[in-house]
Amino acid sequence: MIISAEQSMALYKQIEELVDWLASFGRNESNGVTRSLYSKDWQLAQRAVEKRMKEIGLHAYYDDAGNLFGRLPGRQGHDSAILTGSHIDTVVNGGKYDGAYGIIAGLIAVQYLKEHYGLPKKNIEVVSLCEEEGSRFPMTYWGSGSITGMKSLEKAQHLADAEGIRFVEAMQQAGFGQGKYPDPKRNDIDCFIELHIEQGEVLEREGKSIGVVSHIVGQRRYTVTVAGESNHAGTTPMGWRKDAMHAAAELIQLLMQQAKETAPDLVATVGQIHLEPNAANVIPGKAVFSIDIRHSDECVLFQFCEEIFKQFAAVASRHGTRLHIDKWMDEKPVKMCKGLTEISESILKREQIPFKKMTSGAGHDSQVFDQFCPASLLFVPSHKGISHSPYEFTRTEDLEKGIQLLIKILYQLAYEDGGNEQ
Ligand code: HGY
Ligand code: MN
Ligand code: MN
Repeated sequence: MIISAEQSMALYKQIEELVDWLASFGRNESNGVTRSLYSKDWQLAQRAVEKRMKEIGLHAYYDDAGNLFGRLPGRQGHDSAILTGSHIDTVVNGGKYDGAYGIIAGLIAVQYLKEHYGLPKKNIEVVSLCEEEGSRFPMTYWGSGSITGMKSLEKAQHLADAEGIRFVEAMQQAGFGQGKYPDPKRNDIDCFIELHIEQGEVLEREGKSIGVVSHIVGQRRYTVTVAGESNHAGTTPMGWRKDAMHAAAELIQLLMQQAKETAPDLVATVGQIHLEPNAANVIPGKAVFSIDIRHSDECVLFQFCEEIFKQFAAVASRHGTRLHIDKWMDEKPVKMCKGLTEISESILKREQIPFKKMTSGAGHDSQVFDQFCPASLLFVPSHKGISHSPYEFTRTEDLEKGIQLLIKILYQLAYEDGGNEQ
């Protein structure tokens, strides 16, 4: 399959148009994008993607979690489908490409194939997954997890966002979770292919256009609550305090130091913290902070967490404070499907496109699908490795190379006599 220079120009223009179009949903004045699950901007974005799917001639439909699918039916009447796409939600004040690029790539690739090659032999579906980031509710991968059965509404019943809005309430206000749409659990997916920005700097530094992901790191997230005693900042001698903030500061310092010293490539992040009563002249009685810990080896991750939380207990009691640690995410490291990875590599070698096989330090929906069906994750470079920020940027020519690769993979899997993904 050859894509001419003229067709490449057309793809280039389409990409520029769609990236700005999708980023307009939830864009703020500093050009950051916030589309949290079931919010108004999230709903407008899903509706816009649905409209786009219909304009391309796909059969657009939702499931009851709010995942949106656009189906290009195959000629051979298979029941199963090849799925490509990514997540529509973003972090707070995120960028234009994280998640969005995978959806845009799927839309453009399927439109190109339909216009140039007609209907495929096998069904192809583009999916706009409802949620991946865990940025509104303390739960990640709600979209892919609902499809694979890894997540269920029962497990989400107790969740609420920072404003106290309950998960089920937000879901129903957006029109989902009431049986109006098909149950999200599926067992008819041949494979899942996700295009995503690297969110790191390796590809750009090494001058590679594509990252073929062989492994995705394991990831755990916790909420740590330190309970002390709030008291007067002026009349409470230092030795008499049960200062939750002081204890939290020591815990965070210990975490960072141990993360640096324990294992290369282990990363630990405290991204959120809040104090109560959060007043300048009151000793904090309560400190609540998040922890995100990642490593490519499940044993290293397990041992580090066992050890650090033992040390946490000793520090907390020295401050006369009580500790509660809530683990709300635990994703194992995964190895991506070899068959699919080899299809990408052979196309890239044939087209002489510089690529790198690599591990992903970011979590992705492919990590969830990979435990359920053959899955493949492909990266395009992130400028300076910046992501989860309004300064996220990827050159359109790089976005286009990724989409040309997706077109060729889907063509091989769905139009020729299928790929032999294991
Ligand atoms: O946090 C992550 O790894 C991804 O961006 N959700
Ligand atoms: Mn992200
Ligand atoms: Mn993402």
